[in-house]
Amino acid sequence: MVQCSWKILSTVRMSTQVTVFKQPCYVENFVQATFDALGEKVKGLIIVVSGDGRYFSKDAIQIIIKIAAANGIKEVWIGQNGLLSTPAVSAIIRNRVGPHGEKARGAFILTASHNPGGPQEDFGIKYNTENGGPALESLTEKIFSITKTITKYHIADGINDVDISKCGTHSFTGPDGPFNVVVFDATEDYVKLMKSIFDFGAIKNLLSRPEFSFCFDALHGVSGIYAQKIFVEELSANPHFLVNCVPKEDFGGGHPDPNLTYAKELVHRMGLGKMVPTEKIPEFGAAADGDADRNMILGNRFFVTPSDSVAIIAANAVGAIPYFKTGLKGVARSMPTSAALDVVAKALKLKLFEVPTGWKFFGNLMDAGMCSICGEESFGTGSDHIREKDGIWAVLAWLSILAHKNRGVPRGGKLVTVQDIVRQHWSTFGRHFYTRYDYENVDAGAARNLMAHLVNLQSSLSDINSMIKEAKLNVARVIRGDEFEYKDPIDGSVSKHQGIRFLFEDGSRLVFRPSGTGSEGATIRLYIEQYQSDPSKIGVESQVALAPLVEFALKLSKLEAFTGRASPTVIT
Ligand code: VG1
Ligand code: CO
Repeated sequence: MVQCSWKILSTVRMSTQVTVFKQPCYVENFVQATFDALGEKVKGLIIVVSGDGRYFSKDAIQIIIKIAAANGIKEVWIGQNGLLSTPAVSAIIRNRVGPHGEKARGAFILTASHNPGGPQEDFGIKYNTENGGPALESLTEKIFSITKTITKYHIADGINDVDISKCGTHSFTGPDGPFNVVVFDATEDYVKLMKSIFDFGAIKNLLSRPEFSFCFDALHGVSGIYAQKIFVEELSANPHFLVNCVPKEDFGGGHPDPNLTYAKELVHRMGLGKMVPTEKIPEFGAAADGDADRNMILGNRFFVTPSDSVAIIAANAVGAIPYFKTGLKGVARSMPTSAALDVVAKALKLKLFEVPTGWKFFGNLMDAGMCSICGEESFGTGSDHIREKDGIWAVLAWLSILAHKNRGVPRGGKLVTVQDIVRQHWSTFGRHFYTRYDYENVDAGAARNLMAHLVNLQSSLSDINSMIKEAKLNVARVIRGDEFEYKDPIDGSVSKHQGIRFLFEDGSRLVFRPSGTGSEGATIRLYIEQYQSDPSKIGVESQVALAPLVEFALKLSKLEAFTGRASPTVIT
């Protein structure tokens, strides 16, 4: 038993700088606290440990193995080289069966998601439970409180470092009897699942068309190994379609975040950068984040907003994706995500759920059989095949829709493009103009004051509307201001203070919320949305259409005065 000088950890979805993780007992504290929180359940359990391969993962894996053995874990399952995407971990918990019919009941996922990696960058650990989804708040709160008072952790010194570069079983004698570490191919379970969901034949057919080309950018994250296996080996795509698909500990020094700011190479190739590409622009482009749960979808010189992406997938799923052929159980979106999905749900007579930001809320709905497809504006899309959002799944969903729409087009004919599909969708359902402004690393006190100011404003809607009139702002009347609150329909738990909303007469919305995941200072997110059903106006450029609302949002919130920021860090 080792004495532990305890440290207060910032959050339980613990994601922070590597230098912090390297402090004595830091990883040990979180891992032991998790086992303590799980209590007696830990004995004889199988757990998965792996992640996006970022710097410090290999050290953390060896530490976790030893603490697991000392706590009575029976077996630790590891993807080769310690790699497993977040969605693959979820799939493994749900579906992988050991030689004696046994299944894993939890996982430590080592990732800081879309944040940069490297000795001076971020690392993270997250615990997922037996449904394959992130631990619910009741457990994470328990873990967090234990991390603050913990004084010791258990570690099995008799266990040598395990070679995780080769597949195979390493057997040890742990304090509670036999203890195994099983290293396996990181892609097999996930590929099997994808093949059971999509029509690989139809996608292969699309990819084999000489007039179709695509580009997938893994941003040096873990999605690269799945892209290689699925797109190239299974679907026979040209290997030239893949860029940055070899995982790197530092993501090549980049920011593995699939958006127009950070996915630079893809953005350039798709004709959306400042320079005109020298090669032919592909028909379809996509990227995923470090741990492969986020995705960005692009067409030739065309960006698909994530809020539109989930709506379009939901609208086309039944015909294009075999997994959904019997219909959808319901759909869900996070509150700040645009209402594009709501319009589809209404047309298809599906139940729609609006939940707080973060994937765990979707998990409860899915476990209860109430939701098939869901998404977030933050480049997260997924379905009830697992309990995490899923980047590669979203790419396969789009490829399926493209294959389906082009099934009648003769080889060599003019293909239905991503842009055609989106424009067609807008003309059927109307368009939700959408943008998000992020103000990162804002002073925490300033952020709190800003939020308090916004809460105060909710009780003076008539003043707000007079201001709109006086300043002759081209926006509708504000009819409601509130803080979003969610009561989970399954377990009845209530989540309060989930974002400050201003709702307008014409359906437009402004939402302000502080980020729950930023690793430095506070991050303020401002979400701006406007609905347009007039077909003659849906083609306008998004930033142009939204300019009056943006101007109003900044004026109303006094954001610059509070934060000292004249412009956002990132616009998505
Ligand atoms: C952000 C996104 C949210 C997402 C979360 C985790 O949270 O806004 O939609 O679920 O990141 O994404 P926040 O609280 O910073 O706004 V990931 O790819 O890090 O699992
Ligand atoms: Co992620």
